[in-house]
Amino acid sequence: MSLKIYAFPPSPRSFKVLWAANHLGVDYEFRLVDFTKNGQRAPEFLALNPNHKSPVIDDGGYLLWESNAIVEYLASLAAQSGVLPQETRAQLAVRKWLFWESAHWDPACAVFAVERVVKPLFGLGETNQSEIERGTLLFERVGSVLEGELKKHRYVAGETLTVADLSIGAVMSIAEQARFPIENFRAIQRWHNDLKSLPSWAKTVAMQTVPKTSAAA
Ligand SMILES: N[C@@H](CCC(=O)N[C@@H](CS)C(=O)NCC(=O)O)C(=O)O
Repeated sequence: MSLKIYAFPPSPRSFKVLWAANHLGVDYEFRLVDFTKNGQRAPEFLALNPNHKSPVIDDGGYLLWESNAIVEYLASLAAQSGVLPQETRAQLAVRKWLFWESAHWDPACAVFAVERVVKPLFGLGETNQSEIERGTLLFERVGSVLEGELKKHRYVAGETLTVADLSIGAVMSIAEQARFPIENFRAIQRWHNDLKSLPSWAKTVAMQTVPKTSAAA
């Protein structure tokens, strides 16, 4: 039985997992969790993830949720890719960025995602400018950290692409729509362009379309 990825492709956390699988050449069956129909709250989906959140994978009955955990799992299926070093210290030098992504980067980006992508997509009202101001402060702080690293080397954790790039870079799939404040972050812009040039990026972007039946649930 092949690995199944349950995802809503327009969402950056789903993009992360689909992009990782596409990049690593892991075979999978894609299963749409249709947020436009509240698919994440359907009983069948809640049995996979009681948090009613995507993405989730099911690998022959082995269920896993939390996008960063899934990326690590996919990396373990493609150990030869080198995107996650095996030696403890080298591995933690990369894995720490997954914790950073969850704790700091994702919450900063999510403000712009909610205000400028989710609200228009689901008809949830006007952009809240005070939220954008709060997000801008958060983003400047975490963006400076990322910018500093990307000035030192091509990718987040060194000269080669790792799970840190797959994790942190995924949200850049909505960078134009969400208008992340990256005008002064030249190294982030350069890295974003590098990610966009990957065949796996283009393949995943092609999956990002919102389901046609989008009668808001
Ligand atoms: N920390 C989780 C976050 C997952 C998450 O928040 N997913 C959102 C879409 S980006 C979701 O499924 N929201 C639906 C809901 O909360 O009902 C991860 O990285 O997988």
